[in-house]
Order: sequence, then structure tokens, then C-alpha cells
Amino acid sequence: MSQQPLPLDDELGRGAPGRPAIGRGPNRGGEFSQRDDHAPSAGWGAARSVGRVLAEGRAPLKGPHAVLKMNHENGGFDCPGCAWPDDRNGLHLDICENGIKHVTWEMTRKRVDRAFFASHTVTELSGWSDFALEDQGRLTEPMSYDPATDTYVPISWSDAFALVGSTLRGLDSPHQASFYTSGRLSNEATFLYQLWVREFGTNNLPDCSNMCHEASGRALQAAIGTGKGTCDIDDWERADLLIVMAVNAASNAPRMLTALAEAHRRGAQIVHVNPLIEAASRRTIVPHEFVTMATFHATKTGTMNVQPRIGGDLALLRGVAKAVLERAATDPGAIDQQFVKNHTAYFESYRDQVAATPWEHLVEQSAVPEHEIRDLAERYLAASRTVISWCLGLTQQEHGVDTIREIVNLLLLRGNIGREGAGPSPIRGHSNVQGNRTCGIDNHPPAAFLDRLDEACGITSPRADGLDTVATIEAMRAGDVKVFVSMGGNFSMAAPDTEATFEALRNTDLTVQVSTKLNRSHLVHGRTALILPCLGRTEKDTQRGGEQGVSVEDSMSMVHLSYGMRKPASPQLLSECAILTGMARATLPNSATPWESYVEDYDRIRDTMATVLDGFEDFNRRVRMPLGFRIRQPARERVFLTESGRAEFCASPLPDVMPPVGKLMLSTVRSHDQWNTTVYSDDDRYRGVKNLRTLLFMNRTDMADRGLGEFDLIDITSFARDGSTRTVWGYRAIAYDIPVGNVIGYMPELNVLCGIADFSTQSDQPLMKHQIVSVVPAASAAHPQDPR
Ligand SMILES: Nc1nc2c(c(=O)[nH]1)N[C@H]1C(S)=C(S)[C@@H](COP(=O)(O)OP(=O)(O)OC[C@H]3O[C@@H](n4cnc5c(=O)[nH]c(N)nc54)[C@H](O)[C@@H]3O)O[C@H]1N2
Ligand SMILES: Nc1nc2c(c(=O)[nH]1)N[C@H]1C(S)=C(S)[C@@H](COP(=O)(O)OP(=O)(O)OC[C@H]3O[C@@H](n4cnc5c(=O)[nH]c(N)nc54)[C@H](O)[C@@H]3O)O[C@H]1N2
Ligand SMILES: [Mo]
Repeated sequence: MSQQPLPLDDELGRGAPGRPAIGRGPNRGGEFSQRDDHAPSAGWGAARSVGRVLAEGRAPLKGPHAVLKMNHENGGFDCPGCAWPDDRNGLHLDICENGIKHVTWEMTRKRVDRAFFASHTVTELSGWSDFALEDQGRLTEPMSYDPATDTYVPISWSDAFALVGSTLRGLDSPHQASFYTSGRLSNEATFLYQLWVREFGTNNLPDCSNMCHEASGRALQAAIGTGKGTCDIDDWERADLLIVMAVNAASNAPRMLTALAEAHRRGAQIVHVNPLIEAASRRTIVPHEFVTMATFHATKTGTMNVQPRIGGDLALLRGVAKAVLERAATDPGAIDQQFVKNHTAYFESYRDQVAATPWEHLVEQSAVPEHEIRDLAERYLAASRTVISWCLGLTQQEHGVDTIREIVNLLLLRGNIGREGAGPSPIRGHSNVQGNRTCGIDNHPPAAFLDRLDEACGITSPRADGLDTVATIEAMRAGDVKVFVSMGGNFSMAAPDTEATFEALRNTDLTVQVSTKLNRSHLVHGRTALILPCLGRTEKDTQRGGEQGVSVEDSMSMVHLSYGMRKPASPQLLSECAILTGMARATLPNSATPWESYVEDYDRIRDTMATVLDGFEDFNRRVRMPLGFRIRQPARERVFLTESGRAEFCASPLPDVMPPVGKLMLSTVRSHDQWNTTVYSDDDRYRGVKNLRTLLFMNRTDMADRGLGEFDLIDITSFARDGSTRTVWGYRAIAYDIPVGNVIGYMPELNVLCGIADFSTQSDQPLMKHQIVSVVPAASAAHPQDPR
């Protein structure tokens, strides 16, 4: 058994006045520290870290074996670590520290069985840290909540399905249920899921995308007619300028380091845009070299760092556009006149808008000096092929959609789309979050998709828009949604406003969590609750028709098959497709959909998908090609499915992103040693942090203004738009290289500060990187005894 977990201060993890707060990691105690650590990313630190995870997962032999199979071009399983594409130039192994950690976390030998549940009440487990919950190992059999004993007790699969079916059929309306998806779900399971939900009669299909890249999809859809990037990995290999915005690549997309190191070697410019100087902008030991341990020297992965304020990217990008347009007055070659004339719309209004925005505003709003903006513009003008990529630092903002449209504006000026080595390239998060949307998880689905679905599947889909993540929370709180089904994920921790989300989940009649590991979403449950354990990506999925593979789509629209090869963690686990089939049949006993036949052989699901989904023609054959296939992206061929038939410039007003006087702007991020809500340790290696998660990175000036010294205890209060405030107590101030007025701390801890009403009016995304806060010395900062 693992060590006795330390209790959380309170279930919401807000801490308490006068005491150091406790984070959601292991809280092993001991000294905490932070020092500037400019060691190259990956390398021996990564190797040690992997060794520790392998040892703790008690899988020292199986771990590396699985890793060697991971992302292999034939026969391996897709690494669930991130959505970065696999290397396509004959390099079979391009894996990373965090992918290994993520996989071995799933492969642990520890088990959460009925004996475990019998000996711990839900109330007791609620006091455990989130690390301790997941660290208990893999779930082994279906469980249902028993209010009499406050424990989870075993339930058979058929009874579990019957409970889901009868509860759903008992609702007054299908809209009283909501069906969440985390971005792990395979394309095949995704398709069955949305088919079940739509046949049942609702579009209430919230997903993690609503908190992740919704803004990217909307911006790209509006600008270029398809809501995805246009680049593939070859474009990254051919670009002579890579602008990497708003991502902590060394931790969250480590395989990107290979592309950056390679770009540096061939002399490309690599500009990192981030309020923090993150590890990927310095030096790296590229991931596959770290595994082979062959070459062991660091390579540079950046040529310029730009540090905008949080939310200042739109002003920065517009500054670059302004410099480019100014140059065009004397040098018409500064912009691609032919492209602008033949392929774009609304150039003039954009040009006028840029001209009307004075430099002082751009500098003030971006917090980047004019000479630096012009320096970046010079690099852009000098490049013939530019890729601009981005991740959450842009999307989880009020002005995320406008900012991403500004990226496209800038690219359009020089014809950097639809040709080799150029284009917009969002870095997706979960390994199949892009595939989930492609395959129908969408709470406001396009009518054309529903028409084809109905025709191919003989159902009548509802036409009204459904609820997204935030709206689902509100509806559960109001009692309008009574059943919550979650395919993967950890909704209670991932969602904004932890208190509101807990209240919402507890106000339902039934919560159903399809999961691999125990997490807090099993403890924050409805009046009835089910935990349905499923196979992980690494495990063999055997059905009547033999061993099944599932497909996923990466960040660059490549679809390929993934086969697990490990023995399932428990004989009672079912695949996600099988669980969906069971729930669907129990809900829709008279359904004409061939559920049982689908699950016998996933080729049958793929055959139906081929008739419904654009780009999936001949799915079964093409997905078996060694590297899979690329879904056609029309914008890549300069076919823009917009109303104008052209790529559209967007002249949005410049927003004011300055925090009010005396307040600070907070952005919440991941540490190096976590995977979303799964926290492996309390360290954040590349930012030099050891043993501390309840911290805030602050500018020294902001600390001095508040009379704060290094590691002083602070209380943080957020100010929501609806006038409400939320507080966490007992965090630590850490001086860091970050623009004045900006602070950064960790998710999921700081979700308690994100008010439920604070979502972007452009994307409906919660403002997880755009919170107005005050920071004050903790009431007891001078308190002599400090338990740590
Ligand atoms: N190991 C690991 N890999 C992961 C994940 C994980 O948790 N662990 N999560 C996966 C998922 S679901 C996703 S979506 C991705 C997330 O990948 P990231 O987007 O890297 O996630 P965050 O840690 O939230 O980091 C946001 C980055 O944006 C910067 N930033 C914050 N605010 C701003 C801003 O206003 N402007 C700019 N320019 N930058 C800003 C932060 O300093 C930080 O570097 O990673 C995926 N991969
Ligand atoms: N404050 C703040 N909040 C955020 C963010 C932020 O930057 N700041 N980021 C947001 C983003 S980008 C995202 S994507 C969301 C993530 O939100 P989610 O996707 O809901 O959360 P995860 O932590 O990725 O889910 C982890 C759980 O998934 C389950 N799981 C793992 N593998 C499998 C599998 O193969 N099948 C099934 N069925 N279950 C599995 C395990 O039980 C594990 O506990 O969080 C969002 N929340
Ligand atoms: Mo994400």
C-alpha cells in the first residue's frame, strides 16, 4: 500500500487563513525551493525522473518495453501523452519523458478493487490528496455508490447498464442529461458516443475542448473556413521562421523540441512568445536522442524571446502587422500582393484598422517595446516560409478568437498559408481532442453533419444546440440537467469554479464516470453514481471479431490506428466502445442501430464513419497504411470554405488587457510534473521549483509593492465579472522573470478562483488564463511557526 496520504485543507483546496496551503500533488513534505535552472530540457534530469516514475509504478521492466512499442509505425499504440504528430521520416522512436510517465501511470501494477472501496468511505477519500487517489492504481470492476454505507459497492455490468438506461428513459426530456468527453476517446468510441446521444435526442455534448482549443476552432473556421491548422510536420521541417506562442513545449509537447532543434540546426529563426522564458526557448537534448542515450549534447531551440503581458499577444501581433504594412508603403514586396488580391477578403478594412492603432497603444497593451516588435517584424519580412503555432496561453483568454484571427491576418499578409513550410499550427492538447470534434463531439453541430448522420444511421438527430461545459455546470446547478455522463477525464477538477462545479455535480440524480483510475470526480457525485472502468490505450482490446485497433487524429490531422498490446489490468474491464454499446442498448432498447454488431468488429463502425465524415472515405483501408492518412484540409490547398470563398481578414478592435490599478492578471498553467489534473510530483523542474505547488510566480516589483519577500505567504483573491470574489489562502510568492502586473500559478488548484460566469464572450471558454486578482501578504505571514 502506498503511504498514508496527507489530507487536503478542505475539499475545495482553498487552504485556510493563517496556514500554508496544501496542493493536489503528493505533499511529501520536506524543504521547498526554487532556483533559476538553465539546464537544457530533456537529458539526464528527464532520465532520472522517468526512472523514478517507472520504479514507483512498479513497472521497471514492462515500462521500457511499452515505450519501445509506443508510436511505432506498425503495431504500436498511440502515445496518449499529447497530440504532437509522429515523426514521419523513418524515425520510429520519437518519445519523451512525459509520454513515458503518462503511459507508465496507466500501466501501474496497483489496483483499486472492491476490498479497497469497502474499507474507505467516500467521505474519508474526499480528504485524500488527488495524487493519493490516482496513485491507488487501476480500477478493476464496475462500482455503484451506496448511500447507506457511504461506499462504492460492486455492481454487474448488466445492472450498471440497466441503471443508466432506466434513469435516462425516466427523464422528462433528453435535454436533462449531459454527456462529457475528455480528449482521449478514440475516433470509433467517439462516433458511437455521439450516435447514442443524438439518437437519444440531445446535443448536450460538452467536451474538454470547450476549455482548451474552442477559440482556435472558431477563429480558424471564420478566417479560413475550416477549424483546424493547415500545417503538417513537413511544414515544420521546411519553415525558415517558426513563431511558437503561448505554450510550454518542453513540458507539454516535448516532441516539438525535436522539430525546434532540427530547425535551429538548419538555420531557421525560432521566436518564442511567452510571458515566461520557458525551457523550450533555450537548449534541449532532443527526446529521441535522450532515449537512445547516443548523442548527449544540447542543441539550441530558440533564436529570440518576446515576453508580452498576459493577454498582450493581439497587440504584439498587430504591431508586427503594422511594421509590415508600413514597409509595404515603400516596398510593395513586403506583402504578397497577388495572394491578398486573389485569395483574401476585407484586406482594406484590416489595413485601415491597423493604421488607426497608434504604436503607443500597441506597446502599452503588449508590454513589448517598439524596437522589439519591429525586430520581430524584420524577421518575419526576411522569412519566405513562416509557421505560427500556439496553445493555451492564447486560447483561454477573453480575446482568444480575435488573437488567433490576428495570427491568420499576419500570415495572410505574406501569403503564408496553403504552401509548403507555412501556415497556422495550433498545438492541441489531449491526444485525440481534435479527432473528437472531427467525429461529432460538438454541442453546436453543423446542420450538414447532422443530415449525413441521419441519412447514414437512420436516426433523427435533434437540431437545437446543446450545452457546453460551462452551460452544463450551470444547468446542473439549476437542476435542469439531472444526469451527467463522463467518458474519461476528471470533470470536477478540470472545470472552472471548483465550488460551483462540486455543487452542480452533487445536485444530479446520476453521475456516470468511465475511467481508468480513481479520481476526485468519483467522489463528487450525484445521488446515484457509477464508476465504469475501461481499458487503457496500452491494453489489448479483444472482441468477438478478434483484436481491435482504434484510430486517433493528431494535431496535424493525421489519422492512424493504435493497438494496445498489454494484458488488461483486470479481466472485468470493458473497452470504451463496449461500455458505450451497453449504455446505448439499455437506453434505446428498440434502436435499429446495430450496436452489438459494431462492437464485435470496429471495422463496421469505421465503414459507417466513412459515409458520414468528410475526409474518411475508404477509412478502413487508408487507416491501415503504415503512417495512416491525412484528413483533407481544404485551406491547405487555398480552398477557403468561408462565405466569401476567400480567406478573411478580421479588423477587431484592440482590447484593453491591463489589470485594474492595484490588481494583477493571473494565468493558470501546468507544472512539468503533471498531466492536466494528474499531478505526479510537487516539482516543476524547468522552472526550478522543488516540492511546492501552492505558489505564485510574481515580478519583483509587484512583490516589493506589496512588501513581499521570497516565499512569503500570500492570500489571493479573484474578482469575477459578476462582482463575486473567491479566495485561496497561504500560497507562496516566488520572484520570477515575468512582466509587471502578471502572475502565474498552477491548475487545477487555482480553478477555485475561476468564477463560473467568467467565460469568453468570443469562445465561451472559461478565462483560465485571464483572471483579475489581488495578492496580499497572508494574515499570518509573520507567524513564527511554519509547519513546512
Ligand atoms: N506533460 C504534459 N503534457 C500535456 C499536458 C499536461 O498537463 N502535461 N496537457 C495537454 C493538454 S490537454 C494541453 S491543452 C496542452 C497544454 O499545453 P500548454 O498550452 O503549454 O499548457 P499550460 O501549462 O497551461 O501553459 C500555457 C503556456 O502559455 C503561457 N502563457 C500564459 N498566458 C499567456 C499569454 O497571455 N500569452 C502567451 N503568449 N503565453 C501565455 C504560459 O507561460 C505557459 O508557457 O498540453 C498537453 N500536453
Ligand atoms: N485552471 C485551468 N483549468 C484547466 C486548464 C487550465 O489550463 N487551467 N486546462 C483545461 C484543458 S486544456 C483541458 S484539456 C481540461 C482537461 O480536462 P479532463 O480531460 O477532464 O481531465 P484529465 O486530467 O485529462 O483527465 C484525467 C482522467 O482521465 C481518466 N483517463 C485516463 N486515460 C483514460 C482512458 O484511456 N479512458 C478513459 N475513459 N479515461 C481515462 C483517468 O481516470 C484520469 O483520472 O482541463 C481544463 N482545465
Ligand atoms: Mo487541453
